[in-house]
Amino acid sequence: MASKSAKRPVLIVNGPNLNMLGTRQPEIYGKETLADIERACRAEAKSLGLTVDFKQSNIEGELVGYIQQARAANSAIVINAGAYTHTSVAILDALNVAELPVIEVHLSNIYRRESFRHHSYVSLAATGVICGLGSQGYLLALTAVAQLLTKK
Ligand code: CA2
Repeated sequence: MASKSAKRPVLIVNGPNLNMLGTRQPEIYGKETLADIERACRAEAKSLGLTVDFKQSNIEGELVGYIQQARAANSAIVINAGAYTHTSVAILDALNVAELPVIEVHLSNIYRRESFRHHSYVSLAATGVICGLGSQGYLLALTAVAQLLTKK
């Protein structure tokens, strides 16, 4: 049977500049907007028996706040921290404190890009990492969360 925490929404949290998706660099990030990705996530979550809280911020401290609240309010975290992936010890610390399953997602394959994108602080707290599959990565992350929460 699903645990009590599995009934809480999954936090899907997006970092800086992801609100600009669909406007530029479609060859790297695809043509979809963040609103398109949110719609697809809500539909996928529904088919998996999950609900989602979908957030985006360009401000590191706001992202830390969403992750802090997740400990009590959410069952798992799907995170695309954008450029903060490669710089933010604060986001790493918040993820560790949350003590929830964490799936890290990137639209692009960060290992085929500049070397500064090859290191991720988020990965140190992640249960799993998905990158390079575009917006499908978010949907795969939700499938992984559904399985992880059933196993609990
Ligand atoms: O591939 C990803 O999902 C990234 O997290 C995206 C970040 C980048 O800094 C990471 O290294 C990899 C950047 C998101 C910026 O998105 C834009 C979208 C449209 C126009 C400009 C930026």
